[in-house]
Amino acid sequence: MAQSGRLDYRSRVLPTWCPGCGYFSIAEGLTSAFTGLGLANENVVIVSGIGCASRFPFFVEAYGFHTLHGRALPVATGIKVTNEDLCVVVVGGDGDGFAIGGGHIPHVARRNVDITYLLFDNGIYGLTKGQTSPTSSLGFMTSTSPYENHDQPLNPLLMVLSYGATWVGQSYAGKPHHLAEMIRMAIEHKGFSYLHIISPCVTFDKTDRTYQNLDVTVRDLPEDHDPTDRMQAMQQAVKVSRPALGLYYVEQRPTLSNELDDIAKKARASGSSPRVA
Ligand SMILES: Cc1ncc(C[n+]2csc(CCOP(=O)(O)OP(=O)(O)O)c2C)c(N)n1
Ligand code: SF4
Repeated sequence: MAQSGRLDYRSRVLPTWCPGCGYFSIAEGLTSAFTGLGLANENVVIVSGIGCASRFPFFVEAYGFHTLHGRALPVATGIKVTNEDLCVVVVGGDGDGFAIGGGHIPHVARRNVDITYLLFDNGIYGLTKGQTSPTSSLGFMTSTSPYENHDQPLNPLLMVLSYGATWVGQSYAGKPHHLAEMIRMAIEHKGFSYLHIISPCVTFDKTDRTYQNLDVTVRDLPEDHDPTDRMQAMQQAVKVSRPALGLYYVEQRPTLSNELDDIAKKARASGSSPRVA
């Protein structure tokens, strides 16, 4: 297929999301990023779990793997270590990633698997019609919190920073140009890149994470923010009432595939014959 523009990455399947859902912006952002990077469709794999967010692979003209709820990251790890040449992008919601799938994130981060994880955070379970999620705000009312949410929300940025992710950023579906640029940067990073995308669920959240509220609460990271300083990044991540957009943290270190190559070399030198991907 000719690489003339972002439409080359849109599949013939039209998105089934509700009109106004923040996910449309993310689809635009990802296809713009692919165009900017000049990636061939056949070298891209989109991996997802289950949720509205996880419908994503159907709408992108590339390889796709719609896996099980919460299990996209281990599948993506297998794909990447088996074929290093592929650009592997994992997409999913806050429920998929930080509830049922929460046990996988620390391990892709600490092992620095060379994949990009786009986490669409709408603070709710959209697909199952609006239950609280691990990132729902305190006081948020849903079908599962009719007397307001009393559970302290997780702080995903702080978590991935402490897990050892080598690229951590945040963007917002209401800022499509910023989003496209951040996705491009995340994909370009060699190692595990985590992009937290704040995205309104316009159908089941009419009061909290709305475009109206977010437009006035999001801010840019301070100009003097040093993205090589993990502590500075954590200090920004705890300021949850004014979410900062931009590159929080970046570092370079060997990826899981580099480490596997090293293990294989050592094993060969020792005379044994390891079975590696
Ligand atoms: C094992 C299993 N448990 C529960 C479900 C039901 N379920 C489907 S999607 C989902 C959560 C979706 O929320 P999120 O990941 O935040 O994505 P969104 O729909 O908001 O994009 C749940 C609980 C399921 N499909 N499989
Ligand atoms: S239910 Fe919410 S998250 Fe799902 S498509 Fe509709 S607006 Fe988007």
